[in-house]
Amino acid sequence: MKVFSLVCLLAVVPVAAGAAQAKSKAALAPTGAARTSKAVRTIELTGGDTMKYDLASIRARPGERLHVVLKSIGTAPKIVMAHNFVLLKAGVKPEEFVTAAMNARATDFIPSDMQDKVIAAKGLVGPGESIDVTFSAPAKPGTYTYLCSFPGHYMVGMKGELIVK
Ligand SMILES: [Cu+2]
Repeated sequence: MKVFSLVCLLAVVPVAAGAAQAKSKAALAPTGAARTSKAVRTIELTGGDTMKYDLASIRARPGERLHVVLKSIGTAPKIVMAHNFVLLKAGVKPEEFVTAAMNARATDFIPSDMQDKVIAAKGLVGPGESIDVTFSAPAKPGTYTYLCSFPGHYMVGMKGELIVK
C-alpha cells in the first residue's frame, strides 16, 4: 500500500508541475504576440496647395504595421485641388499609374483595373479633410514610391519614398 501511494505521488507531481508551466507560458504568449503583430505606428502626412507632401520619405521595418493619416492643409476648392495617398508595389512605374489615373475621377483617381499594383491607396481629401489607411509595409526591403494621383500632382513632385529596411 505504501509503495502504491509513492508511485502515485511520483506520477502526479511531474504532471502537475508540467501543467502549471504550460499554463504560465500560455498566459504570456498572447501579450508577446500582440506586441509584435498588432502594434501600429501612425504617420501623419499633409498635402496642400503647393502640391507636395510634407514628408518626402518614410522609414519602416519589413512588415511593420503603418497607419498613414493624410490631411489637406490647402484652401483651393476640392474639384481643382485634392490629394490622395497611393503606395505602389515594387516594379510598378509611377508614370504609368498616374497616366491611367487621369481618367479615373470616379474612383478618386485610383484606377479600378490597377488595384493589384498598389499596396495601399486612399483618397481624396479637400481643404481641412483627412483620410487614413492602415497596411503592412512590404516584407522585402527596398524603396517603394508613394504618390498623389490627382492629375498633374505627381509630375510637380507630390511623391515620396517608403524605405523598408
Ligand atoms: Cu495631390
